[in-house]
Amino acid sequence: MRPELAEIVKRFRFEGDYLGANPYGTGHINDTFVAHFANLGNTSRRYILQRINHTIFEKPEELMENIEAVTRHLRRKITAAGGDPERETLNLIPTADGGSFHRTEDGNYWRAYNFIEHAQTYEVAENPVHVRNAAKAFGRFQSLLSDFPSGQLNETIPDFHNTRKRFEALVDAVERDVRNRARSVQAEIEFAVRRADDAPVLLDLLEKGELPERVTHNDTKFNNVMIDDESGEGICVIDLDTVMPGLTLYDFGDSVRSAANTAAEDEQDLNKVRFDLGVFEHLAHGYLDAARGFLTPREADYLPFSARIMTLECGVRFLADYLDGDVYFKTHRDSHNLDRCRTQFKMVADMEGSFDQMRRIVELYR
Ligand code: ADP
Ligand code: GN1
Ligand code: MG
Repeated sequence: MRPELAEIVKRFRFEGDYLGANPYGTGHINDTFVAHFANLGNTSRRYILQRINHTIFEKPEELMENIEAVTRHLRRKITAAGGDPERETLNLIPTADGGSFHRTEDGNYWRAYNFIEHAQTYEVAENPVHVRNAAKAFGRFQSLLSDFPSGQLNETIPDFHNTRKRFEALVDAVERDVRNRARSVQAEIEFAVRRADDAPVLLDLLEKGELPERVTHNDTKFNNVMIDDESGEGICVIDLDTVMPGLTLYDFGDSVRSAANTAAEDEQDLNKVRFDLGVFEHLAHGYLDAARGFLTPREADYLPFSARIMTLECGVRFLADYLDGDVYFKTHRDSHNLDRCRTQFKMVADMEGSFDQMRRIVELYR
C-alpha cells in the first residue's frame, strides 16, 4: 500500500474501505492510479485517482473549473437524450469538503473519478469497429458541447495547438541545444523545416474567420476514449484537461495521428510504422456520421490536411522536447522522444504520399 495515497484517499468521498492503489494507464503528462475499495457484502469498487501535472497545467484550479462545468453540461445533455450519465461522461468524486480537487500541503493537486467498468481503452487500434466508434465518440463529444458557452472556459495551456508557435519553439530548442543533441538529429530538423509553410495554414483560416472556433477536446488519442466491452461503442471520451476553444480539425487530425498508425507511437523499428488508409477511412466514416450535421464545408475540406498537420505538430513537439532534454513528456529511455518524433514524421511522409486518396475518402463520407 502506498502510504501517501492512503492519506490522499481520505480526502475524497469514496465508498468502502481502502484496499490499495496501483499506477494505471500510459499517459505522458499526469500520474494516474486505480484505487480499490471493499464494500459491504464482499463486493469491491474502484476509482481513478489522478495527480495533475501542475508544471504543465500551471493553473490547476482553472483547469478543474473547466472540468466541473464541462462534465455538468455533458451530464445534462446525456440525461436529456436518454443516455446513462454514469458511463457516458466522466464523473468527479467530490472531496470531503465538497470540492472537485484536493491540494496537498506540498502543493500537489489530486482529483478522482468514478471508474467506468465494462469498458477499455486501447493503445493501438486493432478492431475497425472500435476505430469507427471512437471517431464517432469524438464527433459526438464536439456536438454535445456545441451549445456550451466557450467564453466560460479557461485556456489550460495557452497556444496549445498554435502550430506556428510549436515550430518557433523547435527553432529555439535547436539554437539552445542544451544537451548537444542537435547535430545527431539534422535529418529530423530538416524534415520539419521543409514543411514550415504548413504550420500557419489552419491558424490563418481561423484568423480570417473561415474556420469557426468551437469547444473541442484537443487531445483525441485513441486511448482517450473508452470502448464498451459488449457493444464496441465509444462509450465515453476521457482526459478532459485540454477541453478548450479550438478547431474541430484539431480533434479529427489528432485522432488520425493516433489511431491510423500501424505501430505504437514510440515504435523503434520504422519498418513497422505505416499510415493505414483503411483505418483513416473508418475514422472519417465514424467522425462524419457524428459531425456531418454541424461541420461547415470549409471544415470538411480541411479534414485530410488536419491529419497531416496534427501529426507534424506532434512530431515537432517530441523533437523540441528531445532537444530540450526531455522536460515535458514522460520518457522511459534516452531516445524516447526522438523515437516518438520519428514515428510521427514517418506517418506524415506516408500521408503526403496518400493525400489524394485521403481526399477521395472524405468526399465519400462528408
Ligand atoms: P493521461 O492524461 O495521463 O493520459 P487519462 O485521464 O487519459 O490520463 O487516464 C489514463 C488511463 O486511465 C486512460 O487511458 C484509461 O485507460 C484510464 N482511465 C481514465 N479515466 C478512467 C475512468 N473514469 N474509468 C476507467 N478508466 C479510466
Ligand atoms: C500527451 O496526456 P496524454 O498522454 O493523453 C499530450 C498530447 C500529445 C500526446 C502524444 C497535455 O497526451 O498533446 O498529443 O501526449 N498532452 C498534453 O502522445 O500535452
Ligand atoms: Mg490520456
